[in-house]
Amino acid sequence: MTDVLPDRPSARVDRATRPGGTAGPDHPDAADGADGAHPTDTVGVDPAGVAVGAEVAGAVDRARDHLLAAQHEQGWWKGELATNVTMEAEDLLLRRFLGIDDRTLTERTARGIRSRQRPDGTWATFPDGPADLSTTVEAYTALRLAGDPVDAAHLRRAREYIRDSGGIEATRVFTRIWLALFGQWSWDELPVLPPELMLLPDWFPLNVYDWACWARQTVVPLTIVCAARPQRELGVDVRELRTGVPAREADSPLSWAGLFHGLDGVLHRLERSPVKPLRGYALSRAEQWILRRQEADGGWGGIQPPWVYSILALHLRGYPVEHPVLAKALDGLEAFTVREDTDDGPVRRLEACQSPVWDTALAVTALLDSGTPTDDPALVRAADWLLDEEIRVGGDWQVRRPDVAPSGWAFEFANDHYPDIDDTAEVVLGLRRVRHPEPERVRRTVDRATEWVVGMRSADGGWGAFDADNTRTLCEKLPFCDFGAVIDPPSADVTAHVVEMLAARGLAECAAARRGVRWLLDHREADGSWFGRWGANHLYGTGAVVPALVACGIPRDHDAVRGAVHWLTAHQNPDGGWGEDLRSYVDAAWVGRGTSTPSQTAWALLALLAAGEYGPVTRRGVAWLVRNQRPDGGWDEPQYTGTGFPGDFYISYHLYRIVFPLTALGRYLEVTGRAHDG
Ligand code: R03
Repeated sequence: MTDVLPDRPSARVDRATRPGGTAGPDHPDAADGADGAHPTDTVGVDPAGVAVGAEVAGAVDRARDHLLAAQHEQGWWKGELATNVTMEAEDLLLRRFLGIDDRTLTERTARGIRSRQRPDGTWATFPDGPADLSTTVEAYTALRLAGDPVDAAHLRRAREYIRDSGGIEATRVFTRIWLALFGQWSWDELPVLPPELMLLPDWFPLNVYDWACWARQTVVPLTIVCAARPQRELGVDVRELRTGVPAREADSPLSWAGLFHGLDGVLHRLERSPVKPLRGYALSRAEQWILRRQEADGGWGGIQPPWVYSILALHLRGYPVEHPVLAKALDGLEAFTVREDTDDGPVRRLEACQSPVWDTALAVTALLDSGTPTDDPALVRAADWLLDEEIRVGGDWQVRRPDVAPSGWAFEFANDHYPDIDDTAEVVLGLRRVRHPEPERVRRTVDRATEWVVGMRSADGGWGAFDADNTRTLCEKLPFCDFGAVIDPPSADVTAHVVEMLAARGLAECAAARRGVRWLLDHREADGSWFGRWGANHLYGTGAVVPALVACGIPRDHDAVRGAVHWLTAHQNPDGGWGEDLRSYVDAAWVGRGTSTPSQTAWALLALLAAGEYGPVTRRGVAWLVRNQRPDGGWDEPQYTGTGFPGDFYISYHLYRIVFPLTALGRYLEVTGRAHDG
């Protein structure tokens, strides 16, 4: 993999192609490369009468101050990562299961769940989204556990919706596992997840390394839980939520789903057999696998599902809650707790995951793109923190790439076993531009990380988020897998971030970057946009890909760039902004459509600016951001614009509403406003 290093400058990257401006390729001779011509006719008045040019600089200054004020003294940024009430519902169920629930905590948590119920009695996975059956069943169960009476109006409305929608029978597997833990559902009516899975070699189909890391970290503890088939007291009964009608039609025995359904029947019979020769060994292997992966903060994978299921699994293996491993795990969960004082009293929420590395990388880029001096103390502090966060130990990713040297960043504070490619690319993009007192240290670090990223590319030339070649689709066919993605194949957004990073490092011509560009061109949607795997949706994909292609020297008059500009222009809202509803993941009628939001408007602008578009479309987008900025320099964004799993799980990254608008306005100012000032 060393063939792509050391850096060499790319002839194609110039200041005009990368409106961040101050960042040339990482090569001393190229740092002040050929200056692109500045567009001149750029300051205009939008149809709503906002004088854009005169106001952008002020908006940028206010936004920059707002972002700087949000930095933690240790140098990082972290916005809340908001998701849905299954986090809180499952937390109450976990505590009841372990016998460690407490009245005050339960009431504060229940208050938050109640506050997010809609007038029709349902809960959704994002604001104003469609009712979600599994979420509503979990929320209902948690509120019953918290003491809400079964005949209360809000629970009656929820129950009517649940029963009309197929009842518990029609919920996802995870929801039914939670109910089975309390005897509210039968273990016999859940797919079997045998711990013997642990014994499959890493070349055999369905072995744990074929699963995406988040699914692997979840499935291993669940094999222990499902083999133990525990049943504890809930204290209430929610079996009124069952309809008695089986949910799913039988699959054809000739399909994978039908085949696996048949296999599941065989496994169920085996589960009942008293002879399971490998069971004891498999369970102990699963236990050891989990123990080896506990992180410094007591958690697993930095995300809620493996964290919670690992606690359950170890507990069922005989660890009492006072055992140091479990005590640390439970304490660590406290750091994922958000407390908010509301008019109804204190509310307790749980984050599914925390995003300090991601937020810090994006904040550094936003500050640099908005003209903050590269040696500003805030940036140096951020760089110091990022340098300390580099992960130089091995992890599960080595199973597929044993010869690549470790160097990368995870998304979270503590997740050393799972650095990811997306974070590493974004950190390198920001870090390399900071004027740090130890430039050689920065240089060595970004070199190492670049090499890791290049080594992590998949065989098809793209990049997944956490693993290379995590593309076997067989796992998806298991009856267990009815929620979220279970593999981690290359995506356009991650591939774009990597390609942009390689270009910024002067590697636009290296084989990996060229393959990446080809991958991106090959994965363009028919309408000229790109799909957004980790952000909503085609606006996120397109906002990532166009800057990457242009940075790699794809000419701005190339079909792919023109097609994207055309798509963005066609999807601009009459108010000048852009928005894309999360329903676009399940209903193509919503692709590119939705109420304008700050982060999505910014993504559209990143693509347009990279494409060299400074005309009315861009100016009206800029005017939208300026007009909708709050006096304190921030923006409101009630909509969720982050994606956990298309169709199933969505995220509101609370800093997106500031980092992306600041980056977009900063880049706009760099290519237009400052040209006028001079
Ligand atoms: C923005 C890009 C950076 N990036 C990583 C983003 C991480 C996003 C948070 C991940 O949180 C998770 C929540 C989850 N839930 N359920 C699962 C899960 C995984 C991650 C889950 C789903 C199916 C299986 C196992 C776990 Br099987 C709530 C690239």
